[in-house]
Amino acid sequence: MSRNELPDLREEVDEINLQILSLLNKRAEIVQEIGEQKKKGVGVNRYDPVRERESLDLLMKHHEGPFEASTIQHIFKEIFKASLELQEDDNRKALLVSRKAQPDNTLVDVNGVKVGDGEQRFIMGPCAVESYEQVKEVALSLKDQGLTMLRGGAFKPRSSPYDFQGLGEEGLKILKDVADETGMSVVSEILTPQDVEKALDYVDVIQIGARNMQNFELLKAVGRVNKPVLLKRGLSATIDEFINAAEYIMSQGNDQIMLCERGIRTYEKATRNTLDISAVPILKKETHLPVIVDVTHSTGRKDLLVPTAKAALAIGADAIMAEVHPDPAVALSDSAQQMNIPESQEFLKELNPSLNLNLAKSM
Ligand code: PRE
Repeated sequence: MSRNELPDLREEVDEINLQILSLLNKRAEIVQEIGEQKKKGVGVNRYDPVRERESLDLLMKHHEGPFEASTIQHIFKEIFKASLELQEDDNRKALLVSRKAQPDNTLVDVNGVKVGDGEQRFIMGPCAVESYEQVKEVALSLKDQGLTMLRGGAFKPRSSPYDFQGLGEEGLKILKDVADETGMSVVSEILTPQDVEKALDYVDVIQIGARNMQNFELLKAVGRVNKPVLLKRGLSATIDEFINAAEYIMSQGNDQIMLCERGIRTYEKATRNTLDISAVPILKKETHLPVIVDVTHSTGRKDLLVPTAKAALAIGADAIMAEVHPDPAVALSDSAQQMNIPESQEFLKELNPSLNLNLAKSM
């Protein structure tokens, strides 16, 4: 049989393929070890272009063809890229929040309501706490609709220092009083590590706002307390940065974390932010934490609240967050995007027919 016969040549290629495969995997194992070493070194970057350049130079010194030099460089660049991804994957596997570390969903217990158990829920209330009467009116209506989680901002981080900054502790007291009277749970934002202890007396869920997603001292402080945390994605945060922010909290011992996609900043101006809807299944796949979508802040448009909430629930969100105000026109913040009470009732009816069915049954 001549060496040039096709089956023989293919057999030889198969043989070489197996050798390449074995060498690639051997290389990958060494790269994983390098990744482990790098993890131990403070300030050592996984990506090392200088090292990659040295490797390419060495290869080019020995390269004789028939492949073009650029082709070889391209192939090896792909190998470096895959190696980096392998090191990153190993790093992600080690995260406490990762699905690899814990395959089962974490259920976040908000006074007996288990967010993440597969039931779809709603967290609603005014953007900012303005008065007892305002919060009470909204809470009563939401309670009537079967909701148990009331949101409201007492500390308001605003773009302008001259805008209403919230009622502070007085606002937390109002939320607590209304929650006690209506049997609801309070979700409210805390801005500084010093306020975390104080907040424990008033809130059932500590919210970390988008602007504080990488306030690492605040993340560590809420990680040390025994209270559920609702962590919002930063304005320009990648999913990876968002997951690492949650890791900061969990690394301190608190595993009761809900992740909230609230839109990211892009060049698009039709909505206030761009709702990254694909973040929902990605976060659910990568982590074991419940995922919430804030339709008010992501869209900034009342006409988009129902469709985006439907999309969020369809794609796997555990809960929807939205804002309601008795008289949005006079609201001290976000007046254009908050629903009034009849609108919020319509919103819930559209999204949650089973809720209405249950209410009808119980009447
Ligand atoms: C490796 C991978 C990524 C780096 O950018 C540089 C090189 C490689 O695959 O050769 C390995 C590695 O992490 C390293 O040598 O530092």
